[in-house]
Amino acid sequence: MTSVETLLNVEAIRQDFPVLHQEVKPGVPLVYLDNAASSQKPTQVIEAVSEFYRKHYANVHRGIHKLSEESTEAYEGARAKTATFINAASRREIVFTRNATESVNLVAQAWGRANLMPGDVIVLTEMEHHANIVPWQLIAKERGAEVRYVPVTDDGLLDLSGLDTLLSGPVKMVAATHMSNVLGTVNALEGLVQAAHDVGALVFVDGAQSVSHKPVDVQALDADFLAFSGHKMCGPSGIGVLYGKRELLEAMPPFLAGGDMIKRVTLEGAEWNDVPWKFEAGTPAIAQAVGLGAAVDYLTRVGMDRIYAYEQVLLGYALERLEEVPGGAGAWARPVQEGRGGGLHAGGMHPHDIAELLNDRGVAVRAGHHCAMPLHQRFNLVATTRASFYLYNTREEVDRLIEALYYAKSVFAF
Ligand code: 7TS
Repeated sequence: MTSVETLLNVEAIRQDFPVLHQEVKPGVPLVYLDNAASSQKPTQVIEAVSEFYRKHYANVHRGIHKLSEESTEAYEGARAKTATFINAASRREIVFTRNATESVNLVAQAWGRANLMPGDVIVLTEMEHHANIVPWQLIAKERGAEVRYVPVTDDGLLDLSGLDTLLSGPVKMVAATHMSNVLGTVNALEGLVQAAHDVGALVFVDGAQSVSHKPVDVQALDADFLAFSGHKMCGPSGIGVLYGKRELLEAMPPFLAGGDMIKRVTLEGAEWNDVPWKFEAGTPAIAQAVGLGAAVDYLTRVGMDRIYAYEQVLLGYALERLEEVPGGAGAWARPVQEGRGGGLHAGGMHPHDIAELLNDRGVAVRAGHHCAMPLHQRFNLVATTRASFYLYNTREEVDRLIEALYYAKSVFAF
C-alpha cells in the first residue's frame, strides 16, 4: 500500500471536522462511512456561515446599504470560486440551485419544454441516480419523447458497445453520471460526450458524486451541463449548482419565475434578467452559497487530486480487507476499474440488518436502493449496504468496518 501519509495529512484534516470526534454510545467512537449520502463539514465552513450571519447578512442584489453590498459580494464571490473550482469559462455559467436534483429538473423542464419535440430521444444510463432519471422521464412524457438507456456490464461499467444504435435518430440529450453512487464506478465520459456531440445532442453530466471526490474540469470534459450539490462536498445542504455553457443558458427560457429573475415587469409581461440570475428566482440560499464558497476554498487547499489519490488507496485497502470476510464482501466488493470511486458493498444478508449491526459498532453506512432502483434491478438486487469514504476517513476506520462486519456475521451467521 502506498504510504497514505504522503498523500494527505489525515490526522490534521480530521481535526477540522468536529462531528467526527464523538461516541455513538459510551466507548464506541463514530466511524462515518455514509459520505456518498452527505459529507460532514469542517470548522472552516461552519465558521464562514456563522461569521456571515453574525456580521454581513442581508438580502442580495437589492439594497444599496452596506450589509446588502457585503452580502451580495459574498454570494457572488462564492459563485466565482465555484466557477474556478470546476474550471468554468465564466462565473456567469454557474447557477445556484437547491441541490443536484433541482439542477437536473431545471434543465429537463426549461430546456426540454423549449427543445423537445415528439419522437425526439433522450439517452440516459442504467447507472443513474433517480435524480437523473425521473425528471427526464417526466419531460419525455410531456413532450412525447423517447428515453433510451445505456446498459451496464456485469462488471459495473457502462456498456458502450451499442452506442451507435442508441445514438441513432433524433437524439437531443445524453445525460449520464460521472461517478455512480452505488458502484463507485467513475465513467470516463469523454468518448460518450464526443459521440453525443457528433450526432448533435447535448450532454448533461451528473457530477453529484464526482465533483466532491476528484478534480473536474468542465471545459476539458466539454460537458454542456453539469450538476452537483454543496452538501456532498463539505458545504451546507440547501445549495446546489448547475453549470451550463453560457450560450445554452442564454437560449433557455426561465425555470422558476418571480423576483430577481427579471429586468422589467409590466402588466403584460416581463423581460428576463441576464444569466445566471434568470434562473435564480426569489431570495436565494445566501448563507449556504457562502458556505459552499468556504467548502471550495477548503477542498482546493487540500487539493482535489490528493483527495482522489488518497481515496483510491483507502478504497484499495478496504477492498483487500473485505476479501478476508467470508461471504461478507459480496460480488460487488472488488475493483471494477482503476478509477473507481470510494464506495463498496457487502452482500449476503439483509442490507438493513447489516447497517443496523454496523451501527451497534459505531459504523455509519447506508442501506437500501440508494435512489438507484434500475441499477439494483440490473443486478437482481433489492438493496445493498454501502460504505463510502471521504478525505477524513482512515485505514483504522476501514479496520473498524471489517471488525463490525465480522460482528454482524457472527450474529447472523451468514
Ligand atoms: N446524483 C447522484 C449520482 C447522487 O449520488 C445523488 C445523491 C444525486 C444525484 C442527488 O443529489 P441531491 O443532493 O440533489 O440529493 N445521492 C445520494 C445517495 O447516494 N444517498 O443519499 C443521496
